[in-house]
Amino acid sequence: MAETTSIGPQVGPTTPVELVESLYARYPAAVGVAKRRIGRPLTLAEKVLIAHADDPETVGLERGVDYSDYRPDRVAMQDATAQMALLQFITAGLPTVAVPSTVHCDHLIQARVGADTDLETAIDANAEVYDFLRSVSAKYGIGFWKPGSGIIHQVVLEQYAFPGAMMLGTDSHTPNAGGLATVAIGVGGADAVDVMAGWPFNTRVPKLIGVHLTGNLSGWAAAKDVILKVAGILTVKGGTGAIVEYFGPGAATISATGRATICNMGAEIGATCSLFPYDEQTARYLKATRREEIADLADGIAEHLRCDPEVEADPEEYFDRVIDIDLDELQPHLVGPHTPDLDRPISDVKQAAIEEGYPLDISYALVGSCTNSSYEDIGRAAHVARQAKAAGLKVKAPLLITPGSEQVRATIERDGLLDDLEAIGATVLANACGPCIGQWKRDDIDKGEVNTIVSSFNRNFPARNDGNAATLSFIGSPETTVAFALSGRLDHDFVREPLVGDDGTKLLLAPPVADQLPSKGFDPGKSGFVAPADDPSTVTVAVNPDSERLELLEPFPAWDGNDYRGLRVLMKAVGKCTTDHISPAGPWLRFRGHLTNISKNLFIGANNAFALDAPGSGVDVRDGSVKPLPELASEYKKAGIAWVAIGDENYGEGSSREHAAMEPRFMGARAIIVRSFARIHEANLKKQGVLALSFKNPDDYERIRVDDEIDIVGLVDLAPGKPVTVVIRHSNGKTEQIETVHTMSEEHIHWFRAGSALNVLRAERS
Ligand code: MIC
Ligand code: SF4
Repeated sequence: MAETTSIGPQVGPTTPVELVESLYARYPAAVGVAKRRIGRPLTLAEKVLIAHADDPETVGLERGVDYSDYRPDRVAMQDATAQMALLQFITAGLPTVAVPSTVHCDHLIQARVGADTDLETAIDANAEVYDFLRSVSAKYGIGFWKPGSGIIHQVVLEQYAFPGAMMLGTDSHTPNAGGLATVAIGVGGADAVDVMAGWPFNTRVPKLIGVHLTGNLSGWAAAKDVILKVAGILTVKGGTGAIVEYFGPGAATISATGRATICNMGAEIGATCSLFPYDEQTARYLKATRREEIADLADGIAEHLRCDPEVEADPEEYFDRVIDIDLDELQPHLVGPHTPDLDRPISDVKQAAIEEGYPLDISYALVGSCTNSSYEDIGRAAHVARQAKAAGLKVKAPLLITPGSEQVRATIERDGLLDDLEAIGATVLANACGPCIGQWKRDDIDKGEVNTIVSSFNRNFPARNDGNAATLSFIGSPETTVAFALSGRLDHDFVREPLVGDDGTKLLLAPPVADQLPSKGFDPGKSGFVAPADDPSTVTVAVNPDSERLELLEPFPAWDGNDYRGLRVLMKAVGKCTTDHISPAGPWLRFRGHLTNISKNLFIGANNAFALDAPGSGVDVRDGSVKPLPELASEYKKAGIAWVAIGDENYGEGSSREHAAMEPRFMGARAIIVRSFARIHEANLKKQGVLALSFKNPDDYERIRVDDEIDIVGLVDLAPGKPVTVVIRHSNGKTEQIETVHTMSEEHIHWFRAGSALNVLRAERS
């Protein structure tokens, strides 16, 4: 079935069995080395990491300390991040990618009317970008998944992920594949480029958080509620720098796709990735998705695809932290608004909504996204819909459904689940991200109008779904979302209170029941895979110099060897400053391949301490005027004024989009100084040659004033683990000296000196 390219690795519509065989052949020896070196039984994450170490004998093993080199099995990119990743890859001048890689067209499809029309409109509107991605893929040996084939993480789960694998994806929800026991890490494009260019993936050895599951999910509690609960415990930064490994008897009760939901949303707690062991659930899913051979091979090394029994017996000995969750006691949850860790059981939502003054009428309900669009998810949602249909009830809030992949869509259509949902008034959208990433053309409210939406998505940052920061977005499971769509009210506890129809009909919904996998097997639908060209020389990649959507990259200048002096403070973010604040998506997704144009959105969502009344604005220190931050940065750049930006806790939370690092770099940032960073964003800044510094004393954040001049000194002596001195020169003549810390390794410092990691790659190639 798998097509091959004339050069480079095999890239087909699914993972070739040979790749799995050769990886599994390495497992016993690699695990043996790790046991000898560490001198104790191992967790699953440790086994997968060592099996992918560039050199198991010498790889650094100290968690949270060493930076180590790994060799992932594959790379996946989605259309909104692939453009920048591939623009960088092209400049490396290589003939083909070094590992199997794929591009998935999912983010650029706008949800407006319904699946077919929206898809056609997207193909037309994004023709230039799709042509670019398709031709680059054809030329460099990359598999291309056409628009409409599904959301990257669902397609990866169905086709490419396999137990014990390691992969990178240019999207923060790549860890979805952890549901199939894959260490799947979300990265910026530049990290993906390294691996596609044949370099190892260099990252800090993750810490390990163990989640011990007991009991059984029952009633309304779903896999989604496990991760909502974990998010409530760990908060949005509690997983930073860690792999979250699930184990215990409760884990065995959760389906492979339910596990994928849990791993997917591990991104919301900042985890490097999350992971479930290989077992019968995994094997069943592999078989249902036509990968029996892989399941058989996995059975052959099953002992290496789960943690050792000693770990399960005494987890505290092996993990940095252990959380216990009894699934028997788990309630359905709803999180939000504005942050995924504000969690409440459904029973508490009513009171909270009244106390907090959230609008009680729900304006929209949305089911789907990469997190929750499996066969089982839609089955549970449809079960709720069927009950309502039988009682003659319809939704009171409009309900939108986005299937995760063409395979899921075709199967739920065949099995009548879509009919069930449509019967209560749902609209089915294209197999894509759509409203999850602001690709939602909503006409029912005005900008600034406060309103409540409920979804089964994973992120609920302000303005995330509809570009309106006043929308309050809540997240629950698909069945919870449908139940809320039916009542149309946030203050309705659907678990305990009956729905009331317009004619007075009362219906107390029964908890949802659904098959985990289709009893008639999956219907693959229309295949969306396009294999790379047999003869790459026949493919030309053209970028029109007048394009407003694509622009070839110019290398960033190398460091000039001098300390930074007299830097201006462009802005000081207060509170949450996610990548959606730094470089919003929605309408801006158009410019993801054009650095100059997308830089016009720099920081437009940020709350700047110096201009709090006008989000996205900053003070021009030359005349005290307040102007939009992209304009200010652009004027500073023209005037040759270099700057820093200051951030609060968990700065850069959220997406893997490296635009959030490239834009500041392009517009004149020399450093970003924060109380703390989110992992992917910090890595992205380092890749692009921006100093990513954290205040050694987080309270020093308070010292920074609007008209300060900042010196960053001692840069010739930049070294791993060595603090960097920052001198704050206030306008009253007072000077303060503070220390900042960084996570740069020798290699990262090399990137800084060269101007970017890509400059280093280019230099090595020439
Ligand atoms: C997201 O969910 O925020 C995105 C859009 O999928 C991003 C990637 C992007 O910004 O293109 C992510 O999660 O990495
Ligand atoms: Fe797409 Fe939303 Fe998933 Fe990101 S979180 S990959 S935007 S569906």
